[in-house]
Amino acid sequence: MSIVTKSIVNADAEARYLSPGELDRIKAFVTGGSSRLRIAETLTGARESIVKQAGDRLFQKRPDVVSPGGNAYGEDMTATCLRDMDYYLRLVTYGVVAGDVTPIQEIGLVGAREMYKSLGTDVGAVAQSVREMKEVATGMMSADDAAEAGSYFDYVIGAMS
Ligand SMILES: CCC1=C(C)/C(=C/C2=NC(=C\c3[nH]c(/C=C4\NC(=O)[C@H](C)[C@H]4CC)c(C)c3CCC(=O)O)/C(CCC(=O)O)=C2C)NC1=O
Repeated sequence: MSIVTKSIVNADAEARYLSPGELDRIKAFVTGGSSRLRIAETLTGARESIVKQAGDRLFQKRPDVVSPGGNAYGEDMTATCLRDMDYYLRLVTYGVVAGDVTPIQEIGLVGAREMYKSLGTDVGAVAQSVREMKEVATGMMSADDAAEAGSYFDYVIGAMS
């Protein structure tokens, strides 16, 4: 739920007007809107190159992952690994637009550790892939935008570490 919807639900539950504090938080959300949209556009437009470059960096640092016996060994498994990276990049864009990590949490992180464990995927290596995407993606942005975008990548990394 966005901060706007959440505030309205809370206020209406008590049949009251939005409080000054709620209006302040909504104001901050609205004021930050154009930068959040700019960040989401950058990430969306560069998604292929972000995933490709970050994947190359991951496999350089963790060659075991794509070597025989590795979880992402072979063309199909490597493609599935890159697909997961693209999933997390997409979820980061949702978080950025919403100004809220809840969509990232609900779509991509609930049960993720257990799922990767059952697949024999090293969740630490998945976290590393998100770290590489953060590096590549934030390198395309101004310092302010990079800080804002970075916090959503960090949220994913933190949930997997
Ligand atoms: C949008 C929410 C969402 C997520 C997050 C998601 C993840 C996800 N990744 C999977 C597999 C996988 N995920 C990976 C990923 C990797 N292996 C590694 O060693 C690397 C560290 C890493 C890439 C960075 C691999 C290789 C598989 C296939 C494993 C297998 O089939 O044995 C699977 C099992 C089913 C399938 O193959 O599609 C799921 C459900 N699915 C979703 O719907």
